[in-house]
Amino acid sequence: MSTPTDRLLVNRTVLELHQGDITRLAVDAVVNAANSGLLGGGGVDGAIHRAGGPAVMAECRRIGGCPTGQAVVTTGGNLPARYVIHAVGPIWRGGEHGEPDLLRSAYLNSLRRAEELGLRTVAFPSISTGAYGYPIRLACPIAVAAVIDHVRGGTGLERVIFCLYSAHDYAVYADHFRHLQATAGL
Ligand code: AR6
Repeated sequence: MSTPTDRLLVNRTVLELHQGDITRLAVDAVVNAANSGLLGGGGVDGAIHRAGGPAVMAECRRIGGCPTGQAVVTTGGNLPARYVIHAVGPIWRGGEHGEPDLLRSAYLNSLRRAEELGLRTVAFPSISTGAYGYPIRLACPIAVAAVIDHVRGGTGLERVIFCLYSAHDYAVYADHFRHLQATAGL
């Protein structure tokens, strides 16, 4: 039997790929690819606010903002998820302006927020790779490495989902999972 390419096991945590709309996932928290004003917008941010309803935006307004690379928590409102972790990824400006570190920070800080809340399941969209223009082939290994490094440091998380909206983005992640299975023994 071949190894499934949609999951990796790191210690006791499953890293899993999912294709579709993150607002449909019944997880403890979904991560939002927000902007630093927490003002809402298009893409996954728009979808999360539409599905979550006004309680999510009301908390975002109270919080007031979030620097790039950081993450803050609100209620999930009407979403199946209990919480939204709003992470702010970098805008791609060619890759020489600290984008990789800021992207990694956005993932790591989201995971820290999840641990502080004692969560078991969290789902990430592909932060920064839509309107913010970060090439998905460069962003994917950073996202996956951040999660693996975090989990290896000890975690209460049982399942971390990478939720990819398009078949193309899913294929990029599946390729990378295959690569890790072949080279890192995961
Ligand atoms: N579920 C999962 N993924 C989605 C969904 C969805 N419902 N909708 C889009 N995506 P983007 P960014 C994917 O642009 O690049 C916003 O206006 C999408 O295909 O949402 O971090 C914010 O307010 C892409 O792969 O986020 C900010 O101003 C990924 O989510 C800015 O865009 C991220 O694309 C943030 O830009």
